[in-house]
Amino acid sequence: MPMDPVLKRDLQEKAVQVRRLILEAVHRAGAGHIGGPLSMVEIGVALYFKMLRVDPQNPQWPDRDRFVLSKGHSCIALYAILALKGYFPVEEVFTFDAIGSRMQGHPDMTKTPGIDMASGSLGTGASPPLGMALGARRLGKTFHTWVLLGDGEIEEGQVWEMAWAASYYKADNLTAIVDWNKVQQFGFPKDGNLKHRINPLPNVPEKWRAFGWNVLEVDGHDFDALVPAMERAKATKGQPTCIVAHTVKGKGVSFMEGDYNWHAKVPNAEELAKALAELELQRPRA
Ligand SMILES: Cc1ncc(C[n+]2csc(CCOP(=O)(O)OP(=O)(O)O)c2C)c(N)n1
Repeated sequence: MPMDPVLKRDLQEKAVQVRRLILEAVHRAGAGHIGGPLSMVEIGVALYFKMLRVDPQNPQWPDRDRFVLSKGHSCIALYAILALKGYFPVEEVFTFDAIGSRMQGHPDMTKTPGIDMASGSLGTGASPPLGMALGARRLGKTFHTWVLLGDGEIEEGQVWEMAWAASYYKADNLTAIVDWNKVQQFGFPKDGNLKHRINPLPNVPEKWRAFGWNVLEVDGHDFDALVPAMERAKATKGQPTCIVAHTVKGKGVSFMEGDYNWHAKVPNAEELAKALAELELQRPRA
């Protein structure tokens, strides 16, 4: 069934707002990641504005759905989403990375309302959500746990220890999402003989399938594909689901898309203005 057009328009509008906040916050901070946050926007917006059962007025509600941003370096996207959801004032997003701010460069569950797990050392954010899911089962709770991983991140071995354990325990109340933008921190070996070169990780869906997961492959920027996949993931019984989301690093800003140089580069005033002008054109029409 096609998605309610009002909801879809709202999600698309939220995606533009989140991208604006990411760009402005990183510009003002003079630091931060940008390509990875921009690539996860639709995934995060679909989760927080359609899927998750959460209460911004009561961030510690024991029965809330859990979300772990394992690719913690992308947290400026999550802060923007949490602010728009009402966890804290939108203005606070602009304190990103400042000393004493609740908006630290990597998520801190002891500081920021709405953060369920501290993360940022890539790979280590994969196992705690499995613990949350198994804990829910043991306590008889019905909440669902989601974890978002980067494609570079899943080269870390701990991710696959979690993947195997989750399918062994048939953790169907856990969904992993891979933000498969196919770009990590640096360029590729084919680009030349420079110091840092990384081969993109191949066969991502096949890997999760081999570890016993139900796998759904979608366009990670298309709400019409993402939301039904998330609903199917929640409804799948007897095994955990991995949504492999094809995404574009730097999505939404033409001169950032697919360019590893924008992994963690700060836009100057001119670049910011150009990027914001591009985003204006992406607002959904009434
Ligand atoms: C254990 C660990 N090693 C290295 C880093 C530094 N680092 C931060 S982001 C990144 C690249 C991540 O690439 P990917 O997972 O594909 O994320 P995305 O493209 O979504 O930014 C690296 C190497 C880290 N945070 N943790």
